[in-house]
Amino acid sequence: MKQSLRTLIEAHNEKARGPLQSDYAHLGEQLARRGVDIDAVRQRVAAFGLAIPSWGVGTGGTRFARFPGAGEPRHVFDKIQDCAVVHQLTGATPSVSLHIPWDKCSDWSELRQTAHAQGLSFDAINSNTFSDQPGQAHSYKFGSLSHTDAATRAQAVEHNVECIEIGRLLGSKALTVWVGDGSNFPGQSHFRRAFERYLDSSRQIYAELPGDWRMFLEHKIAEPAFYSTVIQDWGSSFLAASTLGPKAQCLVDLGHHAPNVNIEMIVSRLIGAGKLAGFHFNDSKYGDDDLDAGSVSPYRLFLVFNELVAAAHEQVNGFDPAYMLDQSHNVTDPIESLMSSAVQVQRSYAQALLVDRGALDAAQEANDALAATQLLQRAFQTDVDPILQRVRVDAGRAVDPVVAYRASAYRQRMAQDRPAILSSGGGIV
Ligand code: LRH
Ligand code: MN
Repeated sequence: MKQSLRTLIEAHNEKARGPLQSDYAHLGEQLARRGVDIDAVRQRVAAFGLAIPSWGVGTGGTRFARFPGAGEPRHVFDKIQDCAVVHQLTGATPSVSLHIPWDKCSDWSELRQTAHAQGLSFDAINSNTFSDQPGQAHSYKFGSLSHTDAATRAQAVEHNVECIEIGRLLGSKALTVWVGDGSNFPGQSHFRRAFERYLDSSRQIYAELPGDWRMFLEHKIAEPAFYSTVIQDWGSSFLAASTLGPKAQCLVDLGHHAPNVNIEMIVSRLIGAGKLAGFHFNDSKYGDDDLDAGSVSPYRLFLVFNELVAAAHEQVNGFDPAYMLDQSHNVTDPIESLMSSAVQVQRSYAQALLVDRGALDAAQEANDALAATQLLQRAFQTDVDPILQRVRVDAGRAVDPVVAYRASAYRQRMAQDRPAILSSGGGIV
């Protein structure tokens, strides 16, 4: 960590040390009366980490427009530098998830060393067969892994195999495959044949996975296809992952479901089947809005973590989910949004750790619906900030990451170092 940021954090935390101590002690007493050991919760939260999406440190956009901010990252090394600031101030995001070819670079070992020097490792690597690259032989306009044309499918398979190779050089242990394949008109696509072609292509990718790797299949209800999507829901994803084999699992992006779908129940199904790959955390109100995690429906995020904590508590077999953010920051400083989102995810985890599992089991067995739901609400309504702040301070991170970040004037410095990027029309990145 740069000395300047370390000094700034120490001065920033010094002011808060006294109040934090009494807040922590007070919460500790309250939790002790509820049979909860606050230090045990703190240690679990301290061990919890998230991956940052490399595509999340640049300003995001929509199909209508993207309004780049000051000091935008120009390439993957700038992105790693920005990701490091998020981790240095929160301590909650020790890894980065790259997207190929958006993060292509000429020297992967240099990138690996640069990231490690900043305390960062690499989580799942994401392939991209949902957009065409300059000079690409076959277009993905009508799909990729499920395309009717064998040469286009082969090209998409080859790209995924290349992503595995890049991931191996960076120390990743998983490939995330999200395809936009689908149709816009009834009759345009033969659903069963498209799914079979997707499976056939995915088998070829699966065969190239190193022994200790996993393949994360990401389902999505719609966009860019607006009538049908080949991997449209958790059922299609589960079917595909079960067909492919034990290394294939289902990744849940919270924004990829129809409004009001009970995502926490989908999570429990995938946990029960040993097929939960992990998450792309974000929030949404309408579609795949990619808003900051917990910014619209924090109780929904809490209920997802309630299922995760219950699974860990019950030591469910094969339970080892990967935790990542996947957001588009269109109107905020991406670094501020990533920090506050990481803290919001930590918050949901900490609150879920406060649920009295024994009392909940008893209430469920007794069909005492009110007692059961009140046990969850009580945990959700507990202000766990003293625990989250204490975890950060103990790790030399900022008691209030956004306040410390603004005091660091990092964005202003990047605005000087990095030439401004003019608005280039629409698009998420
Ligand atoms: C698709 C998605 C997928 C990424 C992309 C950036 O909507 O969630 O995870 O590849 O966003
Ligand atoms: Mn996603």
